[in-house]
Amino acid sequence: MAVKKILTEPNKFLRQISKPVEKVTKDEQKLMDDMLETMYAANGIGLAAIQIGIPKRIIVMDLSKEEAKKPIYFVNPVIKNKDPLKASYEEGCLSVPNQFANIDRPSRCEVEYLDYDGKKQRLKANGLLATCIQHEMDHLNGVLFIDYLSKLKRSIIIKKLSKLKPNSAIL
Ligand code: GNR
Ligand code: NI
Repeated sequence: MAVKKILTEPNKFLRQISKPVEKVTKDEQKLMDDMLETMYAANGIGLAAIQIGIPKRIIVMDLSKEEAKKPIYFVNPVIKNKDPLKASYEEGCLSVPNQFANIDRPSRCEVEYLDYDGKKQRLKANGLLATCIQHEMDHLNGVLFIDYLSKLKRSIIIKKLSKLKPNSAIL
């Protein structure tokens, strides 16, 4: 297992559409192990493969607050049902460091995916889990939470991040 570098906005890789995984092999499992270790090291609750530069439709998540870890692995996730009722959460993103905003999303959703062993699973989510799944699904489609903000708010955030990382704007 290894801790990888997390890409931060602005970076064109984060805007890429990730590709479906054909089969969950040792390579994908190794990637999921690295993603989980990277996520824990960064104190995140979710991570999409593209955040470490790999354009595969893979997400890892762990919302457990206790010492015992409870990782969930999603390969080729598809959202099946979205509740028309919206819920608002203050979101942050490891690829948009130190920036937070309240975002409205469907309060509940169902997701179909393959697990760590390539087995088909279906999960009903609400609360923070539902928000996090949708946030991570967005990463697979090249979307960041700041895309839901006004142009002005988004450009202020991107300007701040570009200052921290002067060369990134041309990547
Ligand atoms: O660690 C994270 N916390 C979080 C909080 C509210 C809504 C979404 C998230 S996901 C984020 C980690 C991350 O950037 N995943 O892509
Ligand atoms: Ni994120």
